[in-house]
Amino acid sequence: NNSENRTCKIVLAPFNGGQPHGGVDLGPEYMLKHGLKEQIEETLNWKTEIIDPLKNLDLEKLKSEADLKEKELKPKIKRADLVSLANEKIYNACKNEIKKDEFQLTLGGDHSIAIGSIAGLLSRHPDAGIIWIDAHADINTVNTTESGNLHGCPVSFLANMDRQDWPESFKWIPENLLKTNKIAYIGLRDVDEGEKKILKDNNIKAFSMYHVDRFGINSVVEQALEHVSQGNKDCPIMISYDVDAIDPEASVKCTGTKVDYGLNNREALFLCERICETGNVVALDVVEVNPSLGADEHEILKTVAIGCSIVRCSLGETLL
Ligand code: 4U7
Ligand code: MN
Ligand code: MN
Ligand code: MN
Repeated sequence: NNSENRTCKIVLAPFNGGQPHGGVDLGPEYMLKHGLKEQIEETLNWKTEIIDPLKNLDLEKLKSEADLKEKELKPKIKRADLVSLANEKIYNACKNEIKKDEFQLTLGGDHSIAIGSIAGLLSRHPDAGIIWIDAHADINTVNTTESGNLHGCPVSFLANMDRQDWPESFKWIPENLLKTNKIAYIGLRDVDEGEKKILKDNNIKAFSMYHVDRFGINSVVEQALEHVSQGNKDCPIMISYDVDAIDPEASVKCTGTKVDYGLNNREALFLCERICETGNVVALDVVEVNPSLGADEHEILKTVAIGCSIVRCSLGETLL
């Protein structure tokens, strides 16, 4: 393949504080145990280096402290300071420890970690287009979120929405990061009313499962790429891949917010193959793999395996 022995920096983001379930922090460990690093090196011929920005944080202790405090205070958004702290670490690692020609692979963790990974990526590639693959739009603001779970809000922070109402701790996020015409969604099927209004008001490009059925996955990915690239054939592209985009019956049962009628396994991987084929992919998040939610070993293996396949296909693995 044509990676010419480039380096893939693997950023570990074993963070679960953006949502209620334990276990999503085990995502990176399980994907690495499945052989992900070796697959990238040996099958795909990349060099890899691991970055571990959260290693000095006692995340479980910080989480119990936050939860204890919030038991009385009942804030609208949950564990805001902790989510901010973890993301600031991820942001700084992505910003300072990854070079422009290196690939940024971030393994979550819940999807709140995309605040840090995408902010970091945009510090190197300010004009990058973001393809957000998910059953959900993750664009609730601090004002529209009903659950208070910050994994449902990362896009609003990146796009600077309702900044005046952010907790003080989030103010490290740069103001002019993500323009709403530089993101496109694929796979949506569980979008909150408040989010639908935000998508509409900001004219954000969003392909739901309806559009996948109507036009086919090939046309959808082409339209998404064209939209975020804005006519620049060399536009850097980042994929933020929430595995809950994929149908639970097809492969992804081990994830915190399962939604039926999602992408099939081939559609799920074709997206990565096609986006990689542009030669412009600079970064990928794989998030919301939660091995603790598996009923048995087989369910866990299927979810972890497709997580690893998403990575390989995005780095250039092809069928022939
Ligand atoms: B994920 C939700 F209300 N929209 O805000 C919310 F439906 O990263 C779900 O895509 C968010 O898994 C899901 O809590 C976040 C809910
Ligand atoms: Mn989701
Ligand atoms: Mn998500
Ligand atoms: Mn989810």
